[in-house]
Amino acid sequence: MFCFQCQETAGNKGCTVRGVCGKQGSTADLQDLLIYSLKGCAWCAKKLGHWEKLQPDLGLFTVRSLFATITNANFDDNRISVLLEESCGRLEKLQKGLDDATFTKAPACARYAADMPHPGSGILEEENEDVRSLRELAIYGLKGIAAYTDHAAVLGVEDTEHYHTIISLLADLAVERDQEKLIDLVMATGKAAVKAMELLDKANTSTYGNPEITQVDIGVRNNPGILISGHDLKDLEELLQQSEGSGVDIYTHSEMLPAHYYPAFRAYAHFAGNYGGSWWHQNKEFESFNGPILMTTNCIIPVKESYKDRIYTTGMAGYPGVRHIPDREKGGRKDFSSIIEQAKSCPPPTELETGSITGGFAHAQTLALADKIVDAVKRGAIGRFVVMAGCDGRQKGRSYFTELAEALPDNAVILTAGCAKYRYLKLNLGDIDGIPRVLDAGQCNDSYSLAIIALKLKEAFGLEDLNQLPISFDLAWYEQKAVAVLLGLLYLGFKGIRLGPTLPAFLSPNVASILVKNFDIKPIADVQSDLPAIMAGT
Ligand code: SF4
Ligand code: SF3
Repeated sequence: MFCFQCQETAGNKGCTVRGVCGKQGSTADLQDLLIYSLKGCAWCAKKLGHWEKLQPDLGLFTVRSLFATITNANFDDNRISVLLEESCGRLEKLQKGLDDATFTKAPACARYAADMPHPGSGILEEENEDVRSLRELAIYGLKGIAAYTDHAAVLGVEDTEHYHTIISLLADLAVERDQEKLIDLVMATGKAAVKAMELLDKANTSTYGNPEITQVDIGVRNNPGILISGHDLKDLEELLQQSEGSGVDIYTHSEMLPAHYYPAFRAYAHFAGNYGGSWWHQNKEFESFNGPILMTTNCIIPVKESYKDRIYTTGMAGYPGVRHIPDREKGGRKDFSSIIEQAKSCPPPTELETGSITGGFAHAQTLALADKIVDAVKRGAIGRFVVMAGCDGRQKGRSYFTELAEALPDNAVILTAGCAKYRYLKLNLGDIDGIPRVLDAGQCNDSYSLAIIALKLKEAFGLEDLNQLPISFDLAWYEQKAVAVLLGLLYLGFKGIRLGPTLPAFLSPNVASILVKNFDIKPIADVQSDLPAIMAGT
């Protein structure tokens, strides 16, 4: 196997024996083949033109398959094999639409039939490390885009043009080797990332209302509970509906925390609060939760025996030996009754902490405070906004983000989204004239809100360039959704972003220097040297 798609890759080079995340070689190989096969489908589809006439759901199938290959989403070889088989079937049908001359010129990924090619279908097939680096940068961005696109589709928001963009990018990435053109494809991926986040924002807010300032309880109640993790709000909605009146409380974990900010979910009296921290604490926290756990997307990590009989996956998440709640039929809903029944016989969660955290500062809520914020900036009460969004992870060096948050002067406001927030959300950093010093917009896709807020502030201050705003970026990345968010921010024109705890292993030295030269991307250093630079906007 070879995989270097996430921040925790072995030695910051690549996982070659077994993933640091727990991914087996067999799963990595199957995922490589799936990507290879999706590229083949995309290439044929692009050549055909209006592929949706032939396969109306190819766009959705492609994004769901890409989603299944994200870090910590699906460890189940059987589930990946099913997707691979479907992909091969789709390829065969698409090939039939091509004329002989086109088919002869098709790249290998678009030419194979039922037999899967192997080896040589993996990442290292490309020998030029810069070509490989640019390709994988775009592919990982596409994986993140795929996750957001699927979440939006679950809520009924789909966009044909967006699917065409994804298919077209995949098709081009299958064959393109020219570095200038690959850079253009990377930028086009950033544009598609903004579109995916916009679609998901529309899906979430039109279905569940605009997030509002909310205090979320982090203690526990006396009833048995179900813990729901991941990013899928539709799953949460159906779980809340089906468990109402059952005597079972619903708690969020990790990236599901921001669900509390939506008015539609707050209306449920048994929506109890948030339990624990970010994804990588799950082994301990799932044990002490005592009740069933529902993983709706990434991030699931290797499951311990102590809670294996009470953890479930659904959607594109999967883990061998773990019960999977099937997809909803068209117009129907998922059946969570087995989880609710199991919860009734479980003890209530063991208390980890007490108190509350505050969040809900997505674009509508924050822009409602715009006058107050602009005034605070003009008076100097707010000296700088520091965007500290992204992912959390196990690496020790990530304590940097907590230390930096603590060290920021009192006139700095942290804008956050994604599970990176757990590094400072509970620090009680106080407020500035009633505006909390940590403004949590929501899940990682709600980084879109942070971009909207920045664009509106630019207008309010009458600035020509976004980069004249008193905003610095200090992002934490872990998996591929963070890559999508980063490419989205670059596409929107933000420069000088700090990124850590390490730069991606998939950036070759040359590609890293292109990013430095064109976008002034910087690796994080240490708090002492970064703090003054961040406050000075350099
Ligand atoms: Fe390694 Fe990350 Fe790939 Fe897992 S997802 S195999 S940890 S690079
Ligand atoms: Fe977190 Fe996985 Fe990335 Fe959605 S839950 S931000 S790591």
